[in-house]
Amino acid sequence: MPDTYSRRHFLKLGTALLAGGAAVMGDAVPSRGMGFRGRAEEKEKILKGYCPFCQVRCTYLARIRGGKVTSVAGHPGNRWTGGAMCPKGLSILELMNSPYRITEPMRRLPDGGWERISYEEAVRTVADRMREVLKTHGAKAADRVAMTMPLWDCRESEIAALMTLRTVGSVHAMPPGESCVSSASNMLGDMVGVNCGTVKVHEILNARTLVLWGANVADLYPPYARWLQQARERGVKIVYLDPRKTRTSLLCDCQFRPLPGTDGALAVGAVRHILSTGSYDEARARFQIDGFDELAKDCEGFTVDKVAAVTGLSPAEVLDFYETLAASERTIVWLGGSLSRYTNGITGLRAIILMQALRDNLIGEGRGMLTFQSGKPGGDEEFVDHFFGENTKPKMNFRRLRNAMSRGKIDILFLNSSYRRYPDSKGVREALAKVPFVVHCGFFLTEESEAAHLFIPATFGPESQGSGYGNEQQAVWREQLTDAPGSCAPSWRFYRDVGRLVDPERYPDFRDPEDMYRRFTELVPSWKGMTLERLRKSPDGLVWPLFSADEPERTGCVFTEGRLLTPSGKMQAAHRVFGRLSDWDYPKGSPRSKDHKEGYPLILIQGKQLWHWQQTLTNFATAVGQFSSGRFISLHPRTAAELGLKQGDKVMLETFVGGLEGWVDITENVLPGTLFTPSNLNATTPLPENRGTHISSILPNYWDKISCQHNGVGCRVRKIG
Ligand SMILES: Nc1nc2c(c(=O)[nH]1)N[C@H]1C(S)=C(S)[C@@H](COP(=O)(O)OP(=O)(O)OC[C@H]3O[C@@H](n4cnc5c(=O)[nH]c(N)nc54)[C@H](O)[C@@H]3O)O[C@H]1N2
Ligand SMILES: Nc1nc2c(c(=O)[nH]1)N[C@H]1C(S)=C(S)[C@@H](COP(=O)(O)OP(=O)(O)OC[C@H]3O[C@@H](n4cnc5c(=O)[nH]c(N)nc54)[C@H](O)[C@@H]3O)O[C@H]1N2
Ligand code: SF4
Ligand SMILES: [Mo]
Repeated sequence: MPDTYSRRHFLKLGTALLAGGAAVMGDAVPSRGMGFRGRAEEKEKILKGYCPFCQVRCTYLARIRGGKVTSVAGHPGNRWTGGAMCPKGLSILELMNSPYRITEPMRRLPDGGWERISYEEAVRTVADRMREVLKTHGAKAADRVAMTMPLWDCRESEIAALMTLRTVGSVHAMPPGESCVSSASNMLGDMVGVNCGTVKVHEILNARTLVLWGANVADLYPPYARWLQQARERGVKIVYLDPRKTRTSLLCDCQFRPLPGTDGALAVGAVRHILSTGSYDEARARFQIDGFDELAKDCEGFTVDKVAAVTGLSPAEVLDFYETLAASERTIVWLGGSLSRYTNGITGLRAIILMQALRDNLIGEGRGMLTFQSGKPGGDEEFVDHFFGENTKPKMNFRRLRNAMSRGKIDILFLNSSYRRYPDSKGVREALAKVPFVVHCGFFLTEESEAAHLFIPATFGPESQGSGYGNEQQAVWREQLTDAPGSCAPSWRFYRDVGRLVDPERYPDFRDPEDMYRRFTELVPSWKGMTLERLRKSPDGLVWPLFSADEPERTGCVFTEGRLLTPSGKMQAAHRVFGRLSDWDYPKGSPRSKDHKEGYPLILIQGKQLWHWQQTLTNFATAVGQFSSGRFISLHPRTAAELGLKQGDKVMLETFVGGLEGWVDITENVLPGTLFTPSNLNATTPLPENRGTHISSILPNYWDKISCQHNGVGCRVRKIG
C-alpha cells in the first residue's frame, strides 16, 4: 500500500514553486539569453496569465516584444498542471490574430446587411434601448431584458454584465451551467453542502480506488492526465465507467461500459449491494443520512441481475464493480459532465453520493468527490447588491426565457454565448427571432451574429487583465499582454460603459478589473485574504476562501469539522422535488424508455473532442482544426453490418427533431446499438474541416428538474448519396 501522500509535503512543494515563480513574476522583467540586443523599450517582457477556456485554468508565461505576444507556454510552477497546457489553450494566439476576426461594432440594416458603427455609438444605442424599455414598462422592464452568459474571459466581465442588467432591475442572466454540469453541482449542494469537488485533484494520490464515473479526464482535462499516471504509480486502482473507449481508457486499470444513461441503475444497485452485504457502519450511516430506514426499500428492486439487464453489463461485471467498491478503504469518485446530460441524471447522482456516504467515503483523507467544474465562488451577489440594493426577485431559467422570447415578451437579449448550446437549437433560433433587439458579443461571424441586431467585438483573454476561477477552487490573475485590435472591447468595459450611461447614480465607476477586484476584496469577507498582491505572486492562483491575508490556503477535504456542510450536517436520502432512488428509470426519449418514439432504435451520445473548445471558438483555428474529422458518426461493427453500412458511407443521422449529414466511422470504441458524434462543429466557420450542422439542432428540448439534456435519445442512421 502506498504511504499516505502528506498534505504538508504538498503545501511545502506549493510554497517552493511559489517562491521560484515569484522570481520571474511580479512586474515585467526582461528575459535572458534571447540573443537580441534591442533598445531598452524593446526588451522582451514575460507576463503571467491564465487560459480563458476550461476549468483547469492553466496559468501561462507569455513573452511580449514590441507590444506583441510572441509566445505562450504553460507556467512551470503550476502545481495543478505541472506546467502543461493543451492545444485548445495554445490556439489562443492564432485566434487573437485571426484574419476572420471581427474587430469593429456593427449594426444590422433593414435589408439584412451590416453597417459598421463606432464603439461609442454602439454603447449609446444599447443604453438608449434600455432606457426606452424602462420608460415603456416601468418596474416590469426587469422581466423584459435578459442575458445568456458564457464562460467569461474574466470574473470582472461577468460582474460588470450582471450590474448592467440590474440597471433596469433584471436578474435574468442564464449561466452556462444550465447546459453544463448543474445537475451534479445541485445534487452535491443539496446533499453535502458544497456545489463542487469536496477535495482537490491531488487527493486522488491518497485514495485506494479512484472511480472515473463518465469522467473522460484525458480528453477533457489533458493536464490532469499526469495525476492519473501518478496515482497509478502509487497503486491506486483506477476504474473507468464510460460506454465509449477514449484516451482515458489507457490510463485506467479497468473499464466498465454501461449502456448510455444507465449509470443510475448501476449506482442504486451499488447502494443495495452495500446494504445487503453489510459492508458499512450502521451507526455512522444513521448519523450521516436522514431517511436511512427507507433506503433499503428504495433500492430493493435493483438486484445484480436487474442491473445487468438494464446496463448491458454481465452479472459478473456488475458484481466485480460492487466488490471493488466494497473492498476499497478509501474511494474518490470523479463525476463526469455526462452524468448531468441525461433526464434521469439527478437520481443517478444522488445514488452515487449516497454510495460514498454509506462506505464512509466522503470525509477524510483519500475520500471524496471531484467534479467537472469549479463551483461558483461566493460574493458576486453581495457585491452587486451593495450597489443596487438587495434583490428579492426570482431568476428565470432558460426554459422560461425561451418561452418568454417566443411569446414576444423579451425586448432586449444580450447573447453572450452560443445559442447552439441549448438542445433543439433550431427552436431556440426561432424564439430568438421574436426578440426585437439581440446584442451579440463575439469574435467571429457565427450563427449567433446572424441572429443579432448589434455585434460587439469582444477581446480575447490576453488582451485585457482580470481574474478567473477554476476546478481546484483556485482564483487566478491575468495581466494584459497586448492591445486588442480595432475597436474590440473587453466585456467589463462594454458593460460598464452601458451601465454608467443608463444609471450613473448606482453603477460603480470602476476603472478596470484591478480596481473592481480591489473593491471586491474590501467588500466580500471570504475574499479579504485573496489580495491582488498575493494572487499576482502565485504561479497557480489561490484557493478560496481566504478571510485574511496571512491565512494559509485550504487544499484538503472541505469538511474540516468532520461533518457535512449542509445546515443539519446530514444528507437527505430523498428529496421532495428531486425524488428518491426508487424513481430511477431510463432517460426520456431513450429507445428503452416508455415514451420512446418508434423508428429510432439507436442511442445517441455526442460529446467533446480533445482539440476543441465548446461550440464556437476553436472552430476558427487551423492549429486545432487540423485534427478534426468533420461530422463523423461512430458505429460498432455489428450495428454497421446490421444497417448495411461501410466505413466512410455518407449517412443521414436523424432523431424525431431533425437530421444532419455525416460519414460512418466503424469502431469498437462504441457499444453495439449506440453511436457517438462530436459536439463542436458549426455552420459558419471558413475552415471546412470544422464546418457542419450543429448537433443541438437534432437534440430534443428535454430538461430534468434542473438543467437541459444532450444525450441518450433514440436516433437512426440511413445511407444517402
Ligand atoms: N476538449 C475539451 N475539453 C473540455 C471542454 C471542451 O469543450 N473541450 N469543455 C469543458 C467543460 S465546460 C465541461 S463541463 C467538461 C465536461 O465535459 P463532459 O460533459 O463530461 O464531456 P462529454 O464529452 O460530453 O462526455 C464525457 C464522457 O462521458 C461519456 N458518456 C456519455 N454517456 C455516458 C453515460 O451514460 N455514462 C457514462 N458513464 N459515461 C457516458 C462519453 O462517452 C464521454 O467520453 O469538459 C471540459 N473540458
Ligand atoms: N450539444 C451539446 N451542447 C452543449 C454541450 C455538449 O456537449 N453538447 N456542452 C455544454 C457545456 S458543458 C457548456 S459549458 C456550454 C458552453 O456553451 P457556450 O457558453 O455557448 O460556449 P461557446 O461556444 O464557447 O460560446 C462562445 C461564445 O461566447 C461568447 N463569449 C465568450 N467569451 C466571452 C466574453 O468574455 N464576453 C462576452 N461578452 N462574450 C463571450 C462569444 O460570443 C463566443 O463566441 O455548452 C453546452 N452545450
Ligand atoms: S486544459 Fe483547459 S485551461 Fe488548460 S490550456 Fe487547455 S483549455 Fe486551457
Ligand atoms: Mo461545461
